[in-house]
Amino acid sequence: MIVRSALLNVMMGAARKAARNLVRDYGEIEQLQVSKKGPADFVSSADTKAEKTLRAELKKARPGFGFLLEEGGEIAGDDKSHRWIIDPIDGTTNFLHGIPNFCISIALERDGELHAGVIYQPLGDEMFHAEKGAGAFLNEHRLRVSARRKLEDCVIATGIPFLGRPGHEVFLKELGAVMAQVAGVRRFGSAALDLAYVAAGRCDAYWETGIKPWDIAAGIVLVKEAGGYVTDFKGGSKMLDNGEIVAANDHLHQPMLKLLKSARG
Ligand code: 2AM
Ligand code: CA
Repeated sequence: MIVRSALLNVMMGAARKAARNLVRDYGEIEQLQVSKKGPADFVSSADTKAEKTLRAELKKARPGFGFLLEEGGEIAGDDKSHRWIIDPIDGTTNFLHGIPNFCISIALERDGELHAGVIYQPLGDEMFHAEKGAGAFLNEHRLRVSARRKLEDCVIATGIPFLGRPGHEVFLKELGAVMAQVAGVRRFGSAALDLAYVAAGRCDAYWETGIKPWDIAAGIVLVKEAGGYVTDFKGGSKMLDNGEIVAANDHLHQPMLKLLKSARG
């Protein structure tokens, strides 16, 4: 049996509690698909509700910590060295369409460094968790990134810039370069779960641009603790600032960076 820190127990407890309502709300979505108004408003209220639960649970357990919330923005705490970075539903478009690939993502930043991450996919009851120096886990099982070395054997996850976002043409260049060399490319629609999948060795690499801190903060801890590499497109560590991310196993990280760089020109 693994012994988890009190901190991870707090994070997982908050995620499970918020997930109970999310699952109930998700069950209602199917009926709302056919209504004239559509489920969009309903989803945004599910989002807000989940965020409120997460905030309340985490505040109860660690009263001084600050927050960076997808919906609520930045909320300063008395304890300036700790900040929660939270996405109440990552994969909102999936949730809205009744596609079960969505999750809750909670990261803890300590003194400006990502320290712990929890990503919970409630419909599959998959609890991904990691703390700096203590390894990455899926439920009770230790995670390790894949060992694949040849791009031709690899499945690579990515995110497509959505409507209204710049970068569609550049993305098509990246996709063209990657798809020509790998076994398959996947677009699952939740950046947090894409990173969890790299940590679990299900996907060999993942890249995306235009991504927000709450989409990736917890997943970065998971991939690193599972023995993988995570950088921005230049190979630096400014992912939360510039919204660029390339995560991969130790063999593929440099080849992926090179491939994306040459594709972008
Ligand atoms: P979200 O579900 O929290 O919005 C997938 O490429 C990533 O982009 C997801 O993690 C998703 O996070 C984010 N994203 C933000 N806005 C989006 C949109 N309108 N359509 C699709 N993905 C979006
Ligand atoms: Ca998100």
